[in-house]
Amino acid sequence: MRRSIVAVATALVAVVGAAAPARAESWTVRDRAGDVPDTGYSDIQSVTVVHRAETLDVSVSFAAAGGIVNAFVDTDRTDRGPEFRIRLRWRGDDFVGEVFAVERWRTPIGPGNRVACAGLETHTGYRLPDLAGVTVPRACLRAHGVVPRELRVAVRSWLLEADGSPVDIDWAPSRRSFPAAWVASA
Ligand SMILES: [Ca+2]
Ligand SMILES: [Ca+2]
Repeated sequence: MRRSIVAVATALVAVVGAAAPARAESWTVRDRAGDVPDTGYSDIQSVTVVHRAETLDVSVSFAAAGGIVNAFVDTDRTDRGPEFRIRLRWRGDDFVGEVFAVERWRTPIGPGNRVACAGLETHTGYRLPDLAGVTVPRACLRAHGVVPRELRVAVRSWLLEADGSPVDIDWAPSRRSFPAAWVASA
């Protein structure tokens, strides 16, 4: 119970309404620093989601950029859990981004689950805090031919042990949970 109280107290959620079409709607959650051990490479400090007219922008700040970041995207209220997973993997000095279709937080085994996403761009900020950012065209998040008008995002970050097992796992806002608020496109 104490842990959950701390989690609520440190979560700062702000949803900005978009009255004018030119304004994107956004959502930011702050996550406690130091809640995973060691290097800080997977220690999420904040997540900002901006749902623009043409793109979804997700920015995750860390003490230091690295590791693997999954941004789970919930686009369908009638289907429990996320529909997409945007994976960012640290390669050299930048992140490589890919999009996958998911079911109940997992990517089903098979060749057809990677979503072709022309125009996906990653961003890295070399400053404190470091940034793992991705811009995804909204068309990549289309299901049954429909681009979602609103969505919400949960982020998981971790590092890999030499044997491939995950360590130092951090979530925002919390494990396999989405924020209550949906973020509409401009
Ligand atoms: Ca954290
Ligand atoms: Ca869903």
